[in-house]
Amino acid sequence: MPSHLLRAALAALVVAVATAAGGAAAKPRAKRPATALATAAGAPAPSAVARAAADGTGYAGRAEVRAFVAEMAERHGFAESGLLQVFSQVRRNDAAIRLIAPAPPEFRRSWAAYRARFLDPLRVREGLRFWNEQELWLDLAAQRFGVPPEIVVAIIGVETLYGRMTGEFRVVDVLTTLAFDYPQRADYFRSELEQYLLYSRESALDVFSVRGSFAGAIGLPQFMPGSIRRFAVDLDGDGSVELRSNPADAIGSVASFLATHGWRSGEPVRFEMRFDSEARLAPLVEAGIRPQFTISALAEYGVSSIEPVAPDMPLALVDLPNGDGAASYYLGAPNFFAITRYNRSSFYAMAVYELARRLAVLRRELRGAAPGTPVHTISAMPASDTASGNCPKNSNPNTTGTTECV
Ligand SMILES: [Ca+2]
Repeated sequence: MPSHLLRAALAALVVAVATAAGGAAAKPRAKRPATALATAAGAPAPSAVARAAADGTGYAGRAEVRAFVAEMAERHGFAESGLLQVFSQVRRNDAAIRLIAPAPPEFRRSWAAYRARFLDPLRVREGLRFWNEQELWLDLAAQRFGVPPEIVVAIIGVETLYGRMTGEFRVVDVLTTLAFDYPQRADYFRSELEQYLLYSRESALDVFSVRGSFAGAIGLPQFMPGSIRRFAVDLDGDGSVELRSNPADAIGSVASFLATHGWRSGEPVRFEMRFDSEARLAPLVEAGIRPQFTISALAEYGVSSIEPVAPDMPLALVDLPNGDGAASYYLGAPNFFAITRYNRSSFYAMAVYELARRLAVLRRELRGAAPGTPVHTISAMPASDTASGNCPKNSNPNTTGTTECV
């Protein structure tokens, strides 16, 4: 595990302990008055603005933040004074900068270790419970978006252990910090900060009330603000989209996201494969995980599928390093690629798939394998592997598309 991920894990454990002590893991905080963003006429509190600008310590005093605020005012009609008041109260979060940094190059990743952390007994048990409790919403989402329940259950399990670990970072702090004090991804996080301000205004949320991951991902499915605004849905039809406390909306939003990103209803996720020699796989590894090879094209690289594959199905080679041991290889179908749009990591997508498969098999067994159950399984194959260990707080930014969760 790389040092930054160790730090992420430790930070997550600290957060988890603190959260457990507080006993309010996924519950939104009480709302403060949302005047700063609710209206253009929001009370500007000129003394606070003047103080921040004068002492130059707050974000409101920085030229690039003031330019951003002016842009938000021009583009979206925010009151500059209200936003400056917000930024005068934002606190820089150094932990977010440490946690978002890429893994050092010497780190040897291990699929086996990663897999064990996400297929842990607690997550499997709670996944079965979540599936039972949310069955109606999962079935509705499957009907509406064509995404099987077990995939949605697995994603919410990997992301937040079913809402138990949704993150304790103040979202406005981490987004502002990463937007203005992490140049490597400033454009992305300024865009997400913009989306967050819009989301807060549209949802009448106190901009300081929302907690999330170190990267600003929010709620049971850990959506970034831009993904909330683009892909979240009001599955239970109560008139609001609530991903922090409403499993139905979280379920619908995960399914909506996958459907929008190419999920193909009824198709498999991956295939087990054989290969002649590892050296011949190199061009396929280099080609990446966007599926573009038919099974006959793969034969030219000495690759064949152990399971039947439609001749026109596009495939990608998925390579999963195991530290100093032999890598694991699979053929990724378009649905595997769709899961990687949620989090651009083959480890992540494969863990989601394997957890989903485990849940589907166990659920069928628990129900006595009666005919017709379950309706939307992705695989009839038994999940033979054993898993152990415990996964700390999922630390991936999710839907941000660039950082892998290990
Ligand atoms: Ca709703």
